[in-house]
Amino acid sequence: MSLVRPGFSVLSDEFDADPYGHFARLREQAPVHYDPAIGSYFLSRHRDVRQVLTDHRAFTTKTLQARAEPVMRGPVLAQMTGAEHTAKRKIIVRAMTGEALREQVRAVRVHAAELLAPLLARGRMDLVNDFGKPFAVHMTLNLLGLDSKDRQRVAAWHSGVAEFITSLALTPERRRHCMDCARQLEAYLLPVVERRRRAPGTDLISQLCTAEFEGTALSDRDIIALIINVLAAATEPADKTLALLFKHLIDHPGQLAQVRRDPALLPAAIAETLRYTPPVQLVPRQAEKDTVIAGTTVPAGATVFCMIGAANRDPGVFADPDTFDIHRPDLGTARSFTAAAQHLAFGTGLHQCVGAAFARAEIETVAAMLLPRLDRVRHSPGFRYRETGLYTRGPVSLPLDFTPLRAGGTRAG
Ligand code: 2IO
Repeated sequence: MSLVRPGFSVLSDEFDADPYGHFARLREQAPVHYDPAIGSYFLSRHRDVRQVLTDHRAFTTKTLQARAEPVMRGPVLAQMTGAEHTAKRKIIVRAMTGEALREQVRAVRVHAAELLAPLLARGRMDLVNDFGKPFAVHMTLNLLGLDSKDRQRVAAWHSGVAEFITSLALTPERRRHCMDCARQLEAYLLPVVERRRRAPGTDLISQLCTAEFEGTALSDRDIIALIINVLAAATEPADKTLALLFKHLIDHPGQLAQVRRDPALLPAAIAETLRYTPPVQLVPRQAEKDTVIAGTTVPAGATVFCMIGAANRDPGVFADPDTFDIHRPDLGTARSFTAAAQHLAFGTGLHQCVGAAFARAEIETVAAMLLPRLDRVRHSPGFRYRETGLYTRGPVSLPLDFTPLRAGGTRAG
């Protein structure tokens, strides 16, 4: 195996083009890689990532003050600790599980069918841009209880917010653009919150507006930050996960045929997609004291990025880690969307993804609809696959050809 080149940076074009091609070398030769271009440490071994994400005393989420708070317009859930974190997490969990989740699943079916109808008739679609992105925004609006007629504006503001939290280096111009988006989103949300305080419904914004913490209602600022938090966290990884799932299945026709024959295999296919190509590649933490990790001292105050894609391909945890295999025994599908997950796509520890059950239900429902409708699905001719993003990562586009479906569901000739 060749060496991690001196001067190697995660900001290089070669890393951006194929991070997976660098992970084995990083794990073996530079498991705690200091990147001077960013002034931060990058961890690539599964056990080190797990250690950082579960040692809440030594590694905190204070990085989010600079990385998220400016565009979130206040503190996000992951920044909170103690009783406040427990109480506010519970409010969000309640809006994304149980009967609330069953309502979301019904909404997924209705909306996916609407969006798909014209695309299915054409016999080709870009799964990312024609379907995944508008679908993800719509389902997040439905979860929050925002009006779907505002989807284009909200989607544009969301892009700016997402760009801010997922950029490792922002130019002053881009930063200004992102901040503009965040302020406009905040101005749009403020009257919504006022209305929902007066006339609450059953949506997540209403839950936040009527909730109390230590006998006091949440402030507008706190509510808006949690809304933008959920908006970004539910939208940004969703289209990526769906597109990556179909990419891997199309590239592994045997496994695609098995999932078609037995849709009960879908959770395993989604879990393996999340392990193999996690849509959220980096999770930042701040070291609170000098800590030795894999023989390297990470100094107090340093920012540490957990490389989820690298940890998920650690051969010490997953056999033959660079192979996509929905049957792998070391995945533990049943646990894959819970706190006991072996892959780290949802993080781990106290701040593990609060939306994991929602994510699973959303992707599983829509994938189960797509599979029987995308007969003979394949990459469109001449398509060259490209992924982008160091923080959140997914296909730029995924043009697919399939047998066109007529209205009413019969296959065209
Ligand atoms: C939104 C990266 C999309 C979260 C973030 C500022 C906080 C937190 C995450 C995920 C996914 C986003 N971090 N969700 O990594 O809420």
